[in-house]
Amino acid sequence: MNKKAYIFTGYLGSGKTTSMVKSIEEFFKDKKVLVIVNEFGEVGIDGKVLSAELQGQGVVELNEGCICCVLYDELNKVLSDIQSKYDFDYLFIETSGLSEPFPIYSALVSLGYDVESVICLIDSLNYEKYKDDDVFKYQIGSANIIVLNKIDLVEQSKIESIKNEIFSLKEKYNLKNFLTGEYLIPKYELITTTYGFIPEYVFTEIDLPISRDVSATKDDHSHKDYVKNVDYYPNDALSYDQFIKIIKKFPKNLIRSKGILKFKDVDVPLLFNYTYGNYTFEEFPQEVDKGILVSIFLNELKMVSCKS
Ligand SMILES: Nc1nc2c(ncn2[C@@H]2O[C@H](COP(=O)(O)OP(=O)(O)OP(=O)(O)O)[C@@H](O)[C@H]2O)c(=O)[nH]1
Ligand SMILES: [Mg+2]
Repeated sequence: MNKKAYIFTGYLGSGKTTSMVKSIEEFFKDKKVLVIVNEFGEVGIDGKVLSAELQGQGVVELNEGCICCVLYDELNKVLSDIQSKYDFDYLFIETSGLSEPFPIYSALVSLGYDVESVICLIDSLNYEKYKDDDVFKYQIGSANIIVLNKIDLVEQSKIESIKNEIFSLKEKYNLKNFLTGEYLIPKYELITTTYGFIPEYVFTEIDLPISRDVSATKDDHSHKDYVKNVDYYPNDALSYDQFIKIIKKFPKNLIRSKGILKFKDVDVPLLFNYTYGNYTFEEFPQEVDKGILVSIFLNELKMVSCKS
């Protein structure tokens, strides 16, 4: 039997990690799962979150670039290596928020995986801010499961208008056979949800209808529109209030930041998540040697052309 794979795609901070953890915990608890997580920044936070949340399952990290382009060769190597190194039946891949999923799909197919679904998460609250980004359009175009996430943060009328926009984006950007013009993904589902919850039928009844006759191709898009940065904070160097002051001074072009930090006045390490100005802290269940904060900025030039 071929190994089955799921690809989780979606723009920065849309809820990929949350959704993948929830799906694995809910529906794959007794199955042998391996997770590959890819991050744009040079240090991975998601790998640490996934390892802490999914104890007993393998987690492989690929950081410092996107697996659709810069790390494409590395992805192919890892996909071959894991076959002998890990015992698994299901492979879950979280792409970086700036990756296009189709090259990853084609690499998996050419290595004999059955890709069951390409799942694209969308952040309903911040959708307007990135809907014009080409990467986002291709993420929608390559997915057979589109998950409109974070609907708790927007009005019902907004959800309906985003849905309508997604239907037209999907029609426009749906992958096509260059020769025949036929859609490669003729059927797709649009799910509205919170915290990335995906209903069980997606994993039990849906099989990606896309053609298997694809050749593996690397994407050559550039990431000149984004700048990444890593900050380290010695444990106990900062108090919680001092860090809040730092957040208040984050520049406007900082679109995504996340980290695991240990404050001098808080007993446990905290996982920090910041997306377009909104932020949360959660308890992180493992000790850390030092605090790490990974941030992604929109290039100033891109800001000028950005409508929001
Ligand atoms: N309010 C709300 N917050 C959510 C929801 N889904 C996810 N989040 C929060 O959004 C933040 C980002 O979620 P992640 O799962 O890390 O997003 P991601 O797509 O993996 O982010 P990157 O890997 O950095 O691109 C976290 O703080 C989540 O708890 C939701 O439905 N509602
Ligand atoms: Mg993530």
